[in-house]
Amino acid sequence: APTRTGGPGDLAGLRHLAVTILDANWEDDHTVPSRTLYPHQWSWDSAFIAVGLAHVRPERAWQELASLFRAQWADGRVPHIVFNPALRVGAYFPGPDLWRSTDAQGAPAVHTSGLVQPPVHALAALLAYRRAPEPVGLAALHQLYPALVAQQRYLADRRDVAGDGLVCIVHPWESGLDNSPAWDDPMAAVPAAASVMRAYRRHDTAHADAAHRPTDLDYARYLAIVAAYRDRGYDDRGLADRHPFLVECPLFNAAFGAAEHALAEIAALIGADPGPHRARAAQITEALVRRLYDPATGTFQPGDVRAGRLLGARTVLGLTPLILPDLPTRQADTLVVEARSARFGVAARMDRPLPSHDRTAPDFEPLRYWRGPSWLNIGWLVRRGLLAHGHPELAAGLRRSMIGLVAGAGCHEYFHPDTGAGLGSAAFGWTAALVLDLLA
Ligand code: 9YW
Repeated sequence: APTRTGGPGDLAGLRHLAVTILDANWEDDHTVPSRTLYPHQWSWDSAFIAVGLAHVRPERAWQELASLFRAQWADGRVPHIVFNPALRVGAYFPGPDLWRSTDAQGAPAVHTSGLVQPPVHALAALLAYRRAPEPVGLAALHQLYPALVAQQRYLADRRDVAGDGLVCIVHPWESGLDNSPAWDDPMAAVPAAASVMRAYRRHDTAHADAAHRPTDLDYARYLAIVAAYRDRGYDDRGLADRHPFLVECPLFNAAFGAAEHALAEIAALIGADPGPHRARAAQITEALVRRLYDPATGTFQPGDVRAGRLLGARTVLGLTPLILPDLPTRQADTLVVEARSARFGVAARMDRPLPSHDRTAPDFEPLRYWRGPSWLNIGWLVRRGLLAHGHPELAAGLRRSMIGLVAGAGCHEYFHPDTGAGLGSAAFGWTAALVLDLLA
């Protein structure tokens, strides 16, 4: 697949490149994030990808979401990976043999993981509808609405482990930012040894530079947490007493709240009652501010439920509550200060891309995945937040920076936060999709 365009000014070339990648990654009824690294369907990838598809292949945008929700469990959870049964078991690690989802109660016939990812799907469905209402948009919203409501109900009823109105993630993979420094402290408390990984064959390091990826010790802990959850049939009852990783993530909860805002609009479009969604959205924003806002730093910090405290790393996760339109001005203002600081460098004219971690922190790693590199999905969310809170110049600066990254390096999975060099997969689904949205 082509990976470059004719340069920064070649917007038609950029669009063409993005569409080529989305077409190449299309597989029957969904888009793979990457043909090499991630050959199955991923939950939040599908949401971002649907936003981009709505611009160019609207019928596929709806197929993308519909295929994901066909794998929804009876309890409402939307699995973070839906495995393609046509691929051999070893095509991705950890594969179906490790998750054993079909042994669990209420799981679908198709193999999936038992975890979830940030619920950005209602927002994606709303944006896809706005972009492509005809000919099937309204019918698609009608169909998706009950599934989106069930997704939220699962999170509210089963994952509010602390009983404070926020959702707990039970694995770093659920955050979508797998090896973010945000999770270092709670991960250090998970018993595991790197040597465990000798019994497995990691697949990611065959396709990407090991120095960019999570370490073997990270993976040993990831597997230990999966085993703890899986061996209880992915049952959420009693998590507080026994589960080794329980964290309230600012991004996950911001997405949870944004989903209720989007559902209110979807409900109004299809003739359902938006009132309960608005009420829940307000409750989530209130809980997020009460529980995860740190007045000392002026940003949102993840909460470690097991340790009963806020976590200290200042990662880009802290900025994402900006996507909530009802975030109070006081918090929105301090988040903008944080975004503009030397940590993240958001500006009307950005000299470097938005990093995934505080660039002034000693553990900032420009090459290692979610510990420094720049990712388009996060920039896209933060840009939406800046627009929602009245900062069009900063939003425009961030947009230009993101388009510049892709124009310079292609639709990579992530980018070097200083040089903008492309890293990871060179033909990555959500990067292609979101750049189409940014260019529209
Ligand atoms: C992995 C597919 C997924 C994303 C996650 C990202 C990565 C899987 O890829 O996780 O094997 O590392 O962290 O956010 O959904 O693109």
